[in-house]
Amino acid sequence: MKPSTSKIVLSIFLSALLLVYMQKELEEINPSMGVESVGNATASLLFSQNFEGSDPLASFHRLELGARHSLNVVERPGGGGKAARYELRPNDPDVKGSRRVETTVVKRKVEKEMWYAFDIYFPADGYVDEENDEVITQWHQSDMGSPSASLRTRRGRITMTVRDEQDEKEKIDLGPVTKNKWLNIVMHMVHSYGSDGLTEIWVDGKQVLSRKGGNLFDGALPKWKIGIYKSRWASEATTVDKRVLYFDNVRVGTAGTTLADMTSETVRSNPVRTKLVEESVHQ
Ligand SMILES: [Ca+2]
Repeated sequence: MKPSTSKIVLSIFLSALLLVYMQKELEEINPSMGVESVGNATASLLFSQNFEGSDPLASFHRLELGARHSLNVVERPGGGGKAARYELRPNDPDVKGSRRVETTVVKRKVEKEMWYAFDIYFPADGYVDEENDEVITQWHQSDMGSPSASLRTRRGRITMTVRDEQDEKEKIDLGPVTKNKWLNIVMHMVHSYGSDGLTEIWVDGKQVLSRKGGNLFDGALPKWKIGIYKSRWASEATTVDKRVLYFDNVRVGTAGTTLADMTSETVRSNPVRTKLVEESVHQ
C-alpha cells in the first residue's frame, strides 16, 4: 500500500522537529562537556599550587635554575604550612644566558583572557632595596626578546612594565615592596596586541591598576613565569649579594574566573593539582 502524500509530509515534518529538538539538547549539554569541577574550586581554575602536597615543584611546566639554593620548598615565613623559596646570587651558574631562578607556571594552556595570582613574601634581610631592578614575574612570548609584561622591583617599589612594541614601554608604580609580610597579588589580563588588551592588578584585594590597550607584542600568546631574573648580574655586580623571595598559593584561571576564585581560602586548603609538566630541567 502506497502511503499518502500527506502522511509523507507529516513524517518529514516530525523528523525535522525531532532533529531540531535533539540539536537544542546537544547545545545545552555541550557547554559543560569536558569541564570538570575540581575540588571546591571553580571549573575555570587551571592551576593552583599551595606547596603542601608531595613534589609540588613537579606541577610547574618548567624550572630554570642553576644551584642547590635556587629553589626549595620550605616552612612558610610566619607559619601556616609550606611555601616555595627562590634565591638568586650574583655568581650563580648561567641559566639561559643570565642570572635567574624562574619557574614557568603555564605555557601552552595560556588563552587570550587569563587570571594569575600568588602570595609573595619579601624578607627584609634577603631583599635589600637597590637602584638596579629585577623581574619577579613575567609574560614572555617565544623568540620575542624581552617580556611584553612583567612585574619588577626597584628602590623598594613594585612596578608593572607593559608594552606592545619592543622600543616602547610603560612603567606603572603599584606600591611599596612591603617586607616581612605576605602580599597577595592578582592579575587579570586580556592578552592582546590591539586595543582590546586589558591589564588589571589587585594587591591585598585593592585594585591598583586598570589599563586598557595592547600588552602583547604582535605574535603568539605568552608563557607565565614567576621567580627572580636579574639581568645585570650576568655582567656586573650591584650593591646587594642575594635576592630571596617566597611564593605561595600560585594560581592560574581562564575566562570566567573571578577575583574571589583567585583569593578564596577554600582553594587554599583544597589545592587543584593540575599536572602541567611537559618538561623539567634540573641543573
Ligand atoms: Ca602553602
